[in-house]
Amino acid sequence: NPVKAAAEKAVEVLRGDGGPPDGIPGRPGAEAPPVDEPTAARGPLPPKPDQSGPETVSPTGRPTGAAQADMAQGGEYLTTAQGARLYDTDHSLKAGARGPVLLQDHHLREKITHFDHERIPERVVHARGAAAHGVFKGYGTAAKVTKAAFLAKDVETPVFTRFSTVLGSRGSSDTVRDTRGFATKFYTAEGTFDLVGNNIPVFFIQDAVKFPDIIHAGKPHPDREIPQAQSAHDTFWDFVTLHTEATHHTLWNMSDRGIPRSYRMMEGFGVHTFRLVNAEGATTLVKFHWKPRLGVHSLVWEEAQLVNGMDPDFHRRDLADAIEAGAYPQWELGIQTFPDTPDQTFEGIDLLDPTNIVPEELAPVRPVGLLTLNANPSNFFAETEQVAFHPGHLVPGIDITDDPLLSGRLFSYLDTQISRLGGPNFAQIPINRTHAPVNDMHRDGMHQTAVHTGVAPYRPNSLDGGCPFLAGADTGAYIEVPREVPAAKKVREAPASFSDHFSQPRLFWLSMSPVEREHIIAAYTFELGKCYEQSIKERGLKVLANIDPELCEQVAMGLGLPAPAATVSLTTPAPSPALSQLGQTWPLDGRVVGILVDADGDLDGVRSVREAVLDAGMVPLVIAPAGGKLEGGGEPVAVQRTYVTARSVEYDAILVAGVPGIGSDAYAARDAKAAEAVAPAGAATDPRVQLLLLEAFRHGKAIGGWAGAERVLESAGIPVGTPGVVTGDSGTGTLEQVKQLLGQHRVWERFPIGV
Ligand code: HDD
Repeated sequence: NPVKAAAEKAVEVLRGDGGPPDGIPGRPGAEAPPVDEPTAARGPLPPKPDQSGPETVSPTGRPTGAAQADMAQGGEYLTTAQGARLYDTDHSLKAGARGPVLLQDHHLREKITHFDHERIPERVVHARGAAAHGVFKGYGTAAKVTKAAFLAKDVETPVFTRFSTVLGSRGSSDTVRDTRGFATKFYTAEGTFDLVGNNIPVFFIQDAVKFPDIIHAGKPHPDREIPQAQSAHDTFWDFVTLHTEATHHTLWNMSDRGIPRSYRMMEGFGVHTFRLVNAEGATTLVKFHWKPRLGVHSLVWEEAQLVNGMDPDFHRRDLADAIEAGAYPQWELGIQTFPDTPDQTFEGIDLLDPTNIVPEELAPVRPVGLLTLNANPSNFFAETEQVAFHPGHLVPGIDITDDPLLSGRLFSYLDTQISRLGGPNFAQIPINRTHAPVNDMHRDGMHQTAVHTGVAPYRPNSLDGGCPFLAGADTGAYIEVPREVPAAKKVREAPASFSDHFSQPRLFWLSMSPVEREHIIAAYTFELGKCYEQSIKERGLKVLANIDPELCEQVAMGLGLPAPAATVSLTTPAPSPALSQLGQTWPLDGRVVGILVDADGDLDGVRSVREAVLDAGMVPLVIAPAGGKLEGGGEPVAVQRTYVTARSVEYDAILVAGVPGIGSDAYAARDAKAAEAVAPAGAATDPRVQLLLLEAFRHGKAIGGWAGAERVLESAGIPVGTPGVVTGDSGTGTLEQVKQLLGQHRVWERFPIGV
């Protein structure tokens, strides 16, 4: 078999144990094109439990549904989409090796055509995201207020959660200043429930009709399509300063909440007030909260900007790495409940206004279940990209209110999937399939994958025996709460209670610690400072004056403009401590500790510290002048980062094990001049080590050292004794001190330092 022989020859050549090939395939003199050896088919990945939608069987008897993985890559041989085996996929069919490509090459046309259509429109907002599978376990504590079965005690429900930024395109950076989406699909036995929330509990607008306006203002300018994934530009600030109901959400964005440290360290909020219904039909108003087990933490702005360059996928990678390492992120779902009174207000707060929060001190958040994300998607496109959320995906026991923002969303999400996912059958895409039995009588349409049987997809019918049947309250039907709608005129108006745009932003500002206020001032100064239009900066200051005079004055000083006076009377509400991110001690899971060392450092100490870091559920990364392994004493120490690949922003804390050498040694042999440039002769410490330590210091990170590390710290200008810079007699002793510091997340005493 000449084809097989050529293939064997090619394999030999590749292995380097046969001479040169007889001829280059496709050129004159070549014997025959080499072909790939058929390899054993890799079995389909086991379906995840939460992907196991209803199994169906096609008319040929071939199972579909979860077994689709099998259809995707099951065969042993490379084939066309129609299953015909191929002998070559590297050369077009030509009239002679140097001749024109023939139109009749159906494999070429099929391969290129499919490729041409690989992309689908990105989401119009929340285009950039990352997701994970998991499980939700009900505590049963909500049983009195809702009959939702998935909240019952110990019921486990598969989930898929997608986190996102709002403004940026699919390829934009993760750590931009923006709101984060936090959308969870619960595949419950009673149908799918989607909680489509954000990491900020309020929204920019009170009525969905303005959604295109806020998004057009926030997206890049339509002429040059800049800036990408940023709010620091004229159109955004033009809109949010003219439209003062955006003040509260904008203030949260300018706070540390706008730059989370990790998706794993964000709160989530359902934002709107929903209505719960219990088994007796009694209703309760509710706000949903996600509380991260690791606490709520943020980057500092300078760090966020550096991360965008160093690792634009920082949040995406962090989530996937943590799950892969078994450090499964967890959140408790909590509810704030309010009596379902006719006016739908609580302590004077209008619950239908999505620019309002209800302080947790007034209505405590009560935990009702636990979310654990424990599996990464196996295919980004199939799962993270194609997942389709919708606030109207509700289950019995959870109903909506008349929040006008929510009403518009109930229309928008279904509509958007039709253009994004190419038609009305997106519910059949594996990640979107409900785990409850379906008989929706929907038929046909683009990308129909089901082969429906029967002749009567209508009701009532006699031809299909009257199937499917209607459910009642006792058989799990979703029945809307029969709420009375007061007699009213048809108007385009907002209620008077929606007109207070400043007292809740003021509450937020007054609840911040001094460091958090400093960060907010810096953020407004940065963002307004990036606007070109003087009038927009001035209007921005007028808005700030209505939140707080000090905030306004500080930002005005930074902009070099006079601070205007408030145009509303400022109240002084009691602060809500729950709004501040500071003041508690948090678990250390998944925090990253960089360990700086070279072959002359205390390698034994590094070995013990690595173990101790791992024991604490954290991630140790050894940083050395060059890659490979550090030899000396016991087991060689593997190096994960070098002076070239390390940047401070990757670490939550840095430990220095001795006096790490000048990294230029690695270059010296190759290029003495370059080595001199990196580390001038006589420099005590490699400048990249100094930068690493100095940046870590600026960003409030814990720094520790032993075995003579004081010298290195001093050379970086951060002597031992400055807050959060510690030394010890041993590696593990130093780590213990650093762990104490890490529990507070950052060394807050170092602020303000102008970042
Ligand atoms: Fe929205 C996506 C959250 C208001 C219209 N939204 C989207 C996603 C999240 C939110 C997390 C991403 C879902 C995913 O990962 O696929 N949106 C919110 C929150 C809002 C909000 C918390 C206010 C409380 N959204 C809102 C309004 C409208 C939309 C008022 C329109 C009237 N949102 C959409 C959308 C998106 C979307 C255009 C884009 C992609 C998608 O829906 O599936 O329909």
